[in-house]
Amino acid sequence: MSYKDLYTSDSPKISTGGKESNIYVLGIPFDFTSSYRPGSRFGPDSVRQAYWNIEIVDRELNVNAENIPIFDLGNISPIMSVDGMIDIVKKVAGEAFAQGKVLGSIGGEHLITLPIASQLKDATIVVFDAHFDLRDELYGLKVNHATFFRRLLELKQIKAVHVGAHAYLDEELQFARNLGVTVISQESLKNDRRFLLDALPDNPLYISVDMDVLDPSCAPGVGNPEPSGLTYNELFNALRSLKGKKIVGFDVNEVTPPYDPSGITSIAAAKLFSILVILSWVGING
Ligand SMILES: [Mn+2]
Repeated sequence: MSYKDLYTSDSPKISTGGKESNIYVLGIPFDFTSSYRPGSRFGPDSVRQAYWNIEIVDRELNVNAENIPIFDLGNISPIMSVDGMIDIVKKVAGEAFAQGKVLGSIGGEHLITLPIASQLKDATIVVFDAHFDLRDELYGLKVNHATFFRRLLELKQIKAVHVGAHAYLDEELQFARNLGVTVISQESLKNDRRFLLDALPDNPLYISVDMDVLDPSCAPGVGNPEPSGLTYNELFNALRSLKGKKIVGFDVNEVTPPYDPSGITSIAAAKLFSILVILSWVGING
């Protein structure tokens, strides 16, 4: 033990364990295809800073995330192209999954989910988002944060459940139905917190949360806010109902600090991240 070990830290990394931990954390500071309000590249470190400073014990699940070993890999290196980000994240996520790690990622825009989820086999992806992200293209770009879910489904290698969409085109809903996506409205969650659990198939879950699924009064700092979304407890309770399910990975995305002057969106994302860490831990350890 040296003074360096005693008095310096890796902050803002949020490791509570070493490389042997079952849960890895990855920051993906990427927002190149943002269509409205850019800045989610600042999300990973902002969410980490909040994670350090809020209480991450969940009284409903009765688990303290501080006691769960997680290993923070840091952020992917700055990259100046969509293809480059997709290539790098595929490799890092693929390696983590091959090692049997649960990978918890912090975006970045929602496009980060495409390279991660493309590395999954025999899993169901559960997406929380005010939007479907099922457009075929946006502003001439085929691969961007409004098309990521369509590009993922076109791979035809993963079952999908979508929760909370209320800002979408008719053709997006039709496309979701045609491809067999289970679509769960936010009204269903408001009325019954177990609705989601009952709708899920049996295989392991990958959970992706676009922070814009929350109402902008709860989460104003996102790239594409859509009024009339979920409250904190509607979202958190739906997730808490998944306690005991096996989770192979998760991500929290679209936190956009330049539009989040009070920091409340990063704080909500950190709380959400802690719930997902707890659920992953319970899924591994029972
Ligand atoms: Mn969205």
